[in-house]
Amino acid sequence: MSDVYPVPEGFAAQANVTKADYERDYAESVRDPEGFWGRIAQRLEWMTPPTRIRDVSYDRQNFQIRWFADGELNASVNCLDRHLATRGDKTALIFEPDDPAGEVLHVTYRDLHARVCRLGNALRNLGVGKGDRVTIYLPMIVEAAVAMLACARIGAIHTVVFGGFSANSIADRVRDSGAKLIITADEGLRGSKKVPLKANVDAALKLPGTTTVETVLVVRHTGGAVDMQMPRDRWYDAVVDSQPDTCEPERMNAEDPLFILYTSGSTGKPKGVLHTTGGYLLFASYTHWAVFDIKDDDVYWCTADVGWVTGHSYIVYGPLANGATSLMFEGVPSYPDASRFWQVVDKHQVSIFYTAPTAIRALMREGDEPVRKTSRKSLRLLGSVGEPINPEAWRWYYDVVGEGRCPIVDTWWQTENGGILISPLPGAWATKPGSATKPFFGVQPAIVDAAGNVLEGECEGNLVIMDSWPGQMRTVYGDDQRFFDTYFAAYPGMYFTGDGARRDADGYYWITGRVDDVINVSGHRIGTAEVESALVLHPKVAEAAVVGFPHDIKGQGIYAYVTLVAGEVESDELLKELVAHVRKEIGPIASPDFLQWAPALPKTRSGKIMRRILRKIAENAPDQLGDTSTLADPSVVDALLDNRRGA
Ligand code: 6R9
Repeated sequence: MSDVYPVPEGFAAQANVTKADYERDYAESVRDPEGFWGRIAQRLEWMTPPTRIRDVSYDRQNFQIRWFADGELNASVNCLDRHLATRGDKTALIFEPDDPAGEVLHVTYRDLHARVCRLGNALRNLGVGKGDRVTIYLPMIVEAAVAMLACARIGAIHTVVFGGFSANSIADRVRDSGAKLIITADEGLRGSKKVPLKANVDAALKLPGTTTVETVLVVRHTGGAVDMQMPRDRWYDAVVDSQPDTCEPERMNAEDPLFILYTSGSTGKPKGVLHTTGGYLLFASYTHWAVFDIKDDDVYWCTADVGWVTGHSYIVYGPLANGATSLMFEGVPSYPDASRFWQVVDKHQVSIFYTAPTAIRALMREGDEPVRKTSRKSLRLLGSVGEPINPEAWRWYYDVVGEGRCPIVDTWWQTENGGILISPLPGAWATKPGSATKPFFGVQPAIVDAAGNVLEGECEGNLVIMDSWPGQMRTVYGDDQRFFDTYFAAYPGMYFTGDGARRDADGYYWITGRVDDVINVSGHRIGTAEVESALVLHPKVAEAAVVGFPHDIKGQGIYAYVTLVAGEVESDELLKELVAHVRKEIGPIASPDFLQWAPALPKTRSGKIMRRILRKIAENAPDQLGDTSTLADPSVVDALLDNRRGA
């Protein structure tokens, strides 16, 4: 079995970017970033074209990250108005509902423009204007994209909260962002199960610090019964449908905020990652064009949720800025059965398909038959994102799903990056299963050792990016200091990704996973500190330590060690209660997969929890505990080993 997969014949000939293009343009992009990005910026429609291209310094003293600083534009105009003359009747969004027999929607660019304008007008009438924050807590329905673009149209800053988050998590995000309005739906649907979205919002708004919210707009989706608290709560259709179909777009400076998206870090509460208008949109659209080789007749499907950055950049902003047809899927890969993805591919003749390794692994477990019974002839390109893809899953994706015909783009990037930083360009690079291959234009990755020395040639260490790129986040909302400290303090003059990586003899990058206290569960980032804080909020818990462990389907699972308050008794009921408690505090995605009682946690004499040891116990590798001589009480470890998972 070869571990290098050449660009399939025929693909290179029609590719948006060939190997020669890449080599020439990449060299230019790092030699003359101003010239390069000034030229690429012309792919957007500017109200005032930028003359300043790049104002960046990673130094603590004069720290700044600004791109196209004197340019003006509106993101919704770029995603909608710009296409009306040439593509008004082209389908912008295809909606595929949870229920395969449910109603499919084909929303044209003209129709999407009108929907966005109506909501934009409605928001303005409700007193929302430039710079105001709007929380979006919606299922994967057309209104989610409409809501994001309507905010962009009037200059409001959207903050999308994933539908799998609980009332507490909504409240945290509302409090941090000071949102004035929430757009939600009665209920969501996933694999025929109902998600009580409006009820979660109601519960969130009963929590302290959420009184900034004046209005809740409620989309009627399932028709399920909800409590409407007048005058705060308004039905979306009642407020929006009667509005005019046109709406004056706000003139936005390139550096005006477009959105805030919360993501987990290694410490404390989730951070509000702030992205601005010009650089973000340019980077989303350009990466989408180059990495996905998008053509006018493609049907493009990214299976992410708009609650994550992948949904922002590669369901909404990138594809729509490029005038593409983007499919939104409400459901899950396993409903009604393991064939669903491929049935949707056939039904809508999807040509480009982008999903996460966790989905591939889960489907691979169901065997080849659910795939083989579908045609998939329309597919020409496959993508992967969210976590490292193991070579076995990569090969199954390539051989069984793509029948050896479709290149795979394994795209590495982060919420903080706005768009793809390391990925094959499918017409340019031979791929290797498990490698994200080479940097995108203008991106200069490097690998450093713990002391910050830049390593050369074949090496392994921490992944940093040496220079800025337009889609880079600009700050942690409301906390510039935390932004600097998190990403620029560890290695002065470089952006630290939090990931480890290896570079091989061909210069290909292999991402090895997080090197900080973030775990990646089914492609979702969860901070161990967040789960720990949730656990210790429970009155019976004295202390908790959370680590990741290898999980066949999810990539990583959540392993929690819990020490109870003196006098409390360990029981299976309490264990269930604690898992339910975490679901309530954060959301189902943070449920511990395994919870172990810990009479005590392994600590150094200075009281630091030795996570390295907890990770090894969770990995079921008791022979690799390493040096335990600095432990205050080594007998603690023996007690944990006896009760570990798999012991
Ligand atoms: C886009 C997105 C970012 C973290 C990142 C890394 C992991 C993402 C990856 C990958 C290996 C890939 N990650 N893509 N690891 N190969 N192709 O997922 O953003 O949710 O912020 O997660 O995900 O560890 O640091 P986000």
